[in-house]
Amino acid sequence: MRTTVGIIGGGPAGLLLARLLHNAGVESVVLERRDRAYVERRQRAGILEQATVDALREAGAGERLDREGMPHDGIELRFGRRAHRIDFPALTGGRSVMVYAQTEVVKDLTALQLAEGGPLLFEAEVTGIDGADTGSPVVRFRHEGRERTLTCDYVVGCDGFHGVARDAVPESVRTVYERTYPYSWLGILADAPPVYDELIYAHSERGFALASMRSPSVSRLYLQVPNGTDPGDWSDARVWDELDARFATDDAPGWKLARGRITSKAVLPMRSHVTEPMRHGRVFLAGDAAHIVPPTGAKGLNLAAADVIVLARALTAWQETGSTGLLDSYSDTCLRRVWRAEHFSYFMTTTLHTDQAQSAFETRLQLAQLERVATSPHAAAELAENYTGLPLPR
Ligand code: FAS
Ligand code: PHB
Repeated sequence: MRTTVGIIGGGPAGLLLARLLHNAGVESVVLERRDRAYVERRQRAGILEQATVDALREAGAGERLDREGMPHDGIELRFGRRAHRIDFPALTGGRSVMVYAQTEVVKDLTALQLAEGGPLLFEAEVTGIDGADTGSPVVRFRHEGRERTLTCDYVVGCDGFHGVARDAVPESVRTVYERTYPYSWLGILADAPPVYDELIYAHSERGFALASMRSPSVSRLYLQVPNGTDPGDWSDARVWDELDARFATDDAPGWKLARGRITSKAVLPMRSHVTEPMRHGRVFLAGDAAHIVPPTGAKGLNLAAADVIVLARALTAWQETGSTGLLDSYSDTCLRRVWRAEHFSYFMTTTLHTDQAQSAFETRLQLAQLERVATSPHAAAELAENYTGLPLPR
């Protein structure tokens, strides 16, 4: 096979890139290791920044998003048994976020790609990339029991943290930055109506908890748990009781979550990771293939979208003018935004989670920081600006 842009991975980064390129008249082929049902049901992110929403609309994937997505103008912080709302539009000059699950984004982009895009091959596992620093890199993949190749002008690794594209950046030029956190999240999906209008992030001496949602009848909830936790150790009753305990405040005594059937329970490790540079020769990295953030700041999916928006512009400029200027600046352009999001995600994670090994002094520092956010419009604006998403690089 031969194409202009070979895209490894049919997650949100790969699919959005394929759509943006298609709309600009740039040919691509998407190779996805898993089958369609697996990719579409994989529970991941839930919050879209405005720039991500705009890109999905531009890609032609905004119709169901605009119908079923839930605009949110703020979040609630609970700490010291009190609640405090962060008002996004008031603090950011009008910005907000959209609650629309990554599973739905993937379904919308997959349907579009199959209906009117270039080839999207499922169960096509990429085994390696040859000639990254030549003019026609070759992607090797296995599909329908056959070893095949895809010759490209450019290759983009959108294959996530466990993909193969990162290996195209030789160790001699690659720098990896990473941090593993001393706790994980137990995430549940429940057929229970959210009894809250906006997301609740709770700091408590029992540990962090987050109340999110997928629809007016489906709750998405997370509990901080020790690394290595077995979800099987958490009965439904234990999950609900612990969530209620961590969200408890004196402002609303007796406040409780609505309970319902838990349909999914999984433990998610927390890590930060950045691979620099996000390019080698004619192979580019985008999304989780290049960077990982702990989900506390709701940045993962949005960073992936930002990468491919920048890269789609660069590849389009190259095809239209032959100029590689934007391609040459891609890595530096994206890494500035990546590191800002890495810091924000680190800030949200270390301020809201109580690590069993932390000292009483560190807990008081967390509470002092949260109190600062609750009482200073400047501190609150810093959180609101980062959460709703900083402007994309032009
Ligand atoms: P993805 O990992 O989504 O997609 C990569 C794709 O490449 C996958 O479909 C994979 O099958 C495919 N692939 C891998 N190797 C391949 C190969 N060799 N050949 C072909 N295809 C290959 N972010 C949040 O903001 N909030 C959250 O709550 C949140 N929860 C998360 C929970 C989990 C368990 C994980 C892992 C991540 C979570 N994230 C969350 C982050 C997540 O949303 C990512 O940021 C987002 O999926 C990034 O999208 P992609 O870069 O497309 O990578
Ligand atoms: C989610 O809805 O899955 C979600 C929302 C906000 C986060 C993390 C996850 O910070």
